[in-house]
Amino acid sequence: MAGVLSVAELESWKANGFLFPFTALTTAEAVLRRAKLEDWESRSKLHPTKAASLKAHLLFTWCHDVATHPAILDRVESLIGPDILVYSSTLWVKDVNDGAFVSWHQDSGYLGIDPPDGLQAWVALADASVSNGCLRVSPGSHHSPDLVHEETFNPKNLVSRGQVLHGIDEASAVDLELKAGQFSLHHERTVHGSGYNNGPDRRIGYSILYMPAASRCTLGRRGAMLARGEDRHGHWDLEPPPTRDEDPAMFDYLSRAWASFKRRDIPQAPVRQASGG
Ligand SMILES: O=C(O)CCC(=O)C(=O)O
Repeated sequence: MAGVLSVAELESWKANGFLFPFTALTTAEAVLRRAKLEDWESRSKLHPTKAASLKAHLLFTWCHDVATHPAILDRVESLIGPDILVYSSTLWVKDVNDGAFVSWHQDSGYLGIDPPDGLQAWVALADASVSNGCLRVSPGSHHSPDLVHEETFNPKNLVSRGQVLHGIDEASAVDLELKAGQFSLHHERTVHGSGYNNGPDRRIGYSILYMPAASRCTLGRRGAMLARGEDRHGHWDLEPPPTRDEDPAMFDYLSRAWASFKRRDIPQAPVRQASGG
């Protein structure tokens, strides 16, 4: 498929299921978004990953700008074609020594995108390094089918239901270290996670899940936002872009949507129940 990615990058994507680093924002643009996030955190006293999860691009215009940034969409288009939907987007925040982590998981295991051609962009809003718990990926793991997660609901695990994959080869994992404003891409089947933030700064990432407009959802009818091109399929309820920040109606909509991913009585993909913790 023609596009901005080189042949070498496309081959690397096919082989490994991830690409990095690319640049979307200047350092100043990343700093500005961090300031907006931290202003909202201090006013709301909420944890962004828990309270503004799932579709931050509908809540904050400064997230919507990132989710529709040409530098990201051009690369995404090279991988999944010109008609692009945003399924979800999440602000992943780990404070220094807060004990938070992201267990090894595969997004395809619980998003229900059919066929599984979705991918995530992960944009650093602060420098992300091994020491503060940058994203890690297991190369080539996107070639595996959907794997069965154990749901732990561990509150320190930032994944919605504490989903965990066991037996991942840590030794071959790749650390996606990024400077503020840079981004990585990973396939929805690429196994990924991240460790503790041992300092020196907060680790703040913004991930956006893109999929071709032709995708269906195996979990029932859900919403998505058109980011580029056209939706000629009508498989999703199209969500409007935000006209202002922190619209209370959008918080209501999102808390209902979020419940369908988090509530224990609404099953996702096949899972094993945790034996404890
Ligand atoms: O930010 C992290 O450490 C995890 C992000 C993640 O799971 C994702 O982007 O899908």
